[in-house]
Amino acid sequence: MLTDEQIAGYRENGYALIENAIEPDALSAMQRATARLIERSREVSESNALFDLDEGHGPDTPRLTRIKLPHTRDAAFADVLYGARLTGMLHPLLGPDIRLHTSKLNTKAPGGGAAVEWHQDWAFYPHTNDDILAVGIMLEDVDEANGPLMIVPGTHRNPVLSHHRNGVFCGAIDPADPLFERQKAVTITGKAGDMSIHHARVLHGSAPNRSDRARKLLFFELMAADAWPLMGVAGVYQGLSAPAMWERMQENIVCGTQPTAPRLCDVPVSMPLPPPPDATSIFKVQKSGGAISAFA
Ligand SMILES: O=C(O)CCC(=O)C(=O)O
Repeated sequence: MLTDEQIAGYRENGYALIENAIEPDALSAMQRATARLIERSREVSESNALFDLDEGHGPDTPRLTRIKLPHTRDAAFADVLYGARLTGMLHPLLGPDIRLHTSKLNTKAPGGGAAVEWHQDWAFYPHTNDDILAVGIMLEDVDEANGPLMIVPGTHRNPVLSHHRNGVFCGAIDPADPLFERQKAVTITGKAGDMSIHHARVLHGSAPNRSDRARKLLFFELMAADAWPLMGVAGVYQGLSAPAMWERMQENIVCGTQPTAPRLCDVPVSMPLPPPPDATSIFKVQKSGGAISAFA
C-alpha cells in the first residue's frame, strides 16, 4: 500500500518513489527472465516485435534499448503486473478499474545506452481524462551514472509543451522551450526492487548510461479504465476496427471492468500528428522526428 504521504506527493509533484515495492522472489524472477530475453537477442540483427536494438548490438555484444511488451513474454512480469501487491498500490491513484496501455523494459547497455529526450507521455497518447501513469520498476540499482529517470516536479499540472518539430510529431520537447525549467529536475535513483510512479503529464527524460553497469527499468503504463484513447493513437489501438479495439481494451484490463462510458475531463490535448517517419518506439519517434537532444 502507498502511504498517505506518497499519495499526496504524487498528486502534488506528479511522481512518487516507493522503496522495496517488489518482493525479493518476484524481483529475482524478473531479473532471470530479463537475462534470458537479452540472451535471445544475440540471434537478432534488426529491431523487431520483441527487441529494439541499440547501436553496437551484435551476437557477442547484446545491446538493446528496449524489450517490448515484457508482460506477454514471460510470466515473471505478468505476475507482478496483475498481482495484488501492485494493483493495491495503484487503486488510490486510479480507482478500482485499471487498464494497461503498454509495457516495456528499457535496457540501457553499459557505456552509452541511449538517452530518452524530455517529453510528456501524454503527448504520445492523449485520452479523455488524464488519470494515467507509468510505473517504473528498477530491476537493477539505478544511480546518477547509469541514466536514471529525471522528472520536473509539478509539471503534470502545467500546459503540455509542444512535441513537434518542423511540423511533425517528434516525441520530445525543445530543450530551449522557455517553459522547460530543467534546473528544477530531480533524479529518481534507487535500489533494485524500488519503484517510481509518474503521471502521464509530468515532464521527464533520461541521460545516456555513462557507467559500466546496465540500467534496466521496467515500465507498466496504466490508467483508469474510463480514460478512452483519443483517435486510437500510439500504436496500441492503431488500425483496429471498433470491435477489435473494444476487445483489445478488455484484454488490457488489469483489474475491474472496462466501462463503455468514457469520463470526459477538461484536459489539454494536441494530437501526435502528423506522425514521424518511424513511430515504432519512442527512440524511433525522437530520432526520425528530428528531436533536438538535451543530452548531446
Ligand atoms: O527509460 C527511460 O529512462 C525513460 C523512458 C520513457 O520515458 C518512455 O519510454 O516513455
